[in-house]
Amino acid sequence: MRKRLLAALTCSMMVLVTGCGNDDMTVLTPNGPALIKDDGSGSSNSVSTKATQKTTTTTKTDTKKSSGSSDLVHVGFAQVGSESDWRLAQTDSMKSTFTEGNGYQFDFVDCNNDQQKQVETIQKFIDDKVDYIVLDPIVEDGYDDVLKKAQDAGIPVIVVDRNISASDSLYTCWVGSNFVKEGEDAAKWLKEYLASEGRDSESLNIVTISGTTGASAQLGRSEGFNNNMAGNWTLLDEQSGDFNEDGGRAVMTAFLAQYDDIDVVVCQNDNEAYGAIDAIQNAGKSCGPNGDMIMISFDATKGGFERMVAGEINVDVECNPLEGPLVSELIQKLEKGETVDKIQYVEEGVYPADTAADIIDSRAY
Ligand code: GYE
Repeated sequence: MRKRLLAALTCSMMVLVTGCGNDDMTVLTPNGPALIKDDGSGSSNSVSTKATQKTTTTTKTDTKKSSGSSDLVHVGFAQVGSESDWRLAQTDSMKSTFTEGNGYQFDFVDCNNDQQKQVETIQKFIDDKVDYIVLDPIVEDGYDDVLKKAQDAGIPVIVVDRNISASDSLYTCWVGSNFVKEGEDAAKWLKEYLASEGRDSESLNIVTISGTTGASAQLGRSEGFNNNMAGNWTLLDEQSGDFNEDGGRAVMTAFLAQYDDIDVVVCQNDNEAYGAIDAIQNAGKSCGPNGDMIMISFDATKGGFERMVAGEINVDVECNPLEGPLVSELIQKLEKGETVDKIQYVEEGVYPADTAADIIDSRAY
């Protein structure tokens, strides 16, 4: 019964996402399906789910629940929290995918940005004998022990969005964004923008409001941007706004009190940018294409686009939260014993403010 449901679901979702018979992995993007790429390092990153399937099959037998829900695939999702618009869009994508109608029993836990709670949540999923654990790790480190326990219990773990430092032998696969590339893209855009404005020889002072410290989204965006700064740029300061609006406001207020010569503000997500814009305006200053400061943001949510149309953000580097259908597709492949790529990146773009008005209505999140 469970197998039949999944077979039907697999085909209908493949049609929705890629069309049946297409071997490329795709995901819904804000503007339609786009190719998912692996990390390019070849087949060593593919996991033969023959082995995984062996484990999964054992797990299914072992974990059959007496509650009568055994027809459904039981998925536990340990979500980071609800700190941003991006996060809410990702939660919506997961919740609207992992429905009973689609053949799932879905346990969703908001871990409130508390890693201890997230580790306990994974342990609870193991105790509950779920079929799959989906983990969006708050920070990179500290999951090794609990992932080993999941492995010992024969429960496949799919890591989404942010990365972890644990050995990749401890999880089945990872799907998410290339955060280093996002940071590089921001630096590249700034260089090109300055050149187009005839400002490329100007000395620039930059402040960065970073995301949650130790989260791969923070580490990657900082690395990608900081390693690609031009010789005449100075990073005055970098402080965490914890990926939320209040954090962005507080950090920007402190920066404005400390530095009177800021040229560029890099906010590592849109919600931090909203808070930072508030702080800048409250200080009687402005940001955006015609403002006193250049404002760079990440995520490219609808709210970010609105701020670009309003002239407050210069560029928004996209990060795609619509991961539910892809994670479901992976689970269905694993259920059927098919091979999934170990590492997959979702495709993302860069949106300068002058493109925002034309694109905003097509944004899905
Ligand atoms: O950029 C931010 C969220 O992990 C990519 O987390 C995600 C980041 C996203 O809070 O808005």
